[in-house]
Amino acid sequence: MSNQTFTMIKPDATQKGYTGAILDQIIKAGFSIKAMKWTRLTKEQAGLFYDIHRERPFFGELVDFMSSGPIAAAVLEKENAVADFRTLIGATNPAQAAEGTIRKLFAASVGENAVHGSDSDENAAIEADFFFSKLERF
Ligand code: 3AN
Repeated sequence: MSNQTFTMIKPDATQKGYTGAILDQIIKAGFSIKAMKWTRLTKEQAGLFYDIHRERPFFGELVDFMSSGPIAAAVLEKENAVADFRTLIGATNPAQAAEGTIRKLFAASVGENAVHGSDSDENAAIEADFFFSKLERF
């Protein structure tokens, strides 16, 4: 069990002005921010980040969407971070997300689903390293 996970607030949510409200939910749920960055991915960078989905039918759509506007990337810390953060954000498809979850509150569709959360400790470490150097973590 690791105490860190990685998140992105995705372009749909940043462009609708939800960044502050989503960060508020994350902090109120007990996560602390170890690193944070406001940036915009190129298509190439979005493709590298989602490389495991390269063969999926929605890959092109995913890369176009993830490079369509700014994102907030962050490393979060809490006991049982990966599992607890997946619970906080809710199901991939917001229509199936539980009441009160971030995706239920802020996401529009399965493609444009407001936030990313790592699905394992191993991927949390890989994804955090994709965005942040050791000097950027506090
Ligand atoms: P999660 O983000 O809940 O871990 P994954 O890993 O299955 O979900 O999918 C990664 C991202 O790919 C999702 N966050 C979503 O943006 C996109 N995605 C997943 N399934 C679909 C789909 N059926 N159509 C369009 N985009 C999808």
